[in-house]
Amino acid sequence: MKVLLTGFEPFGGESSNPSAEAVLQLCRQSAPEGISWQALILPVEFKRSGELLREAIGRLQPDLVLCVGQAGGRTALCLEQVAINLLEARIPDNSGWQPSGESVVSEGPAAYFSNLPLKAMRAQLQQQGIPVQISYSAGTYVCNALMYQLMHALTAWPQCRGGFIHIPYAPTQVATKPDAASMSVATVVAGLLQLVLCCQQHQTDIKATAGALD
Ligand code: PCA
Repeated sequence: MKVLLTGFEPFGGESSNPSAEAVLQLCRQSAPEGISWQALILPVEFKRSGELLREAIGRLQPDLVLCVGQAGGRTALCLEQVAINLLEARIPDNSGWQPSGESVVSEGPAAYFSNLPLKAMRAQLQQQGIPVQISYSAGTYVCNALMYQLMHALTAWPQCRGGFIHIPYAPTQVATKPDAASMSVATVVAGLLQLVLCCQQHQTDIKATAGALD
């Protein structure tokens, strides 16, 4: 199983982005049996991130694409269920573009779902003692747009599965935000490894309850 893992460059005034550190650290490790993996670090730019991802998918022809990004304020690894066809940027991206009310893909569907086995992935991380939840909003910024573009691109690659994982701040980032949750990069790396293994084991999802009331 060929796996492409993507992380993002820093944004929003931060000097690091643990999503990039985590995917680079993971892919430096020797891959488990039956798996080969490759890391790709993407700019926090609505357009360019999607272009680079599409180019990498065409070049590498992966079986699995896990895109990872930071969502400061989240308290767990968040397995994103849905990406919406909306660009609504509270801050400009790293190219200076700040879209409002635009589509990610004009004429595209309102939303795409991840086609990863999210409930099995959640169970696997819970068994490992790693905080995890299924999330029903990836926001409206570059991460949501990347996930939308990923799932849109995968309509032409039906043998490939993909989705998006948001991660909390790293501990160093919350040194000056004492009320914010954080997760060590080592824990994120361990979690991503489990997610890859889970996708290798589960072609289809398990049955379990999920959902949110808020
Ligand atoms: N998080 C941002 C974009 C890059 C990243 O790591 C987001 O959640 O949209």
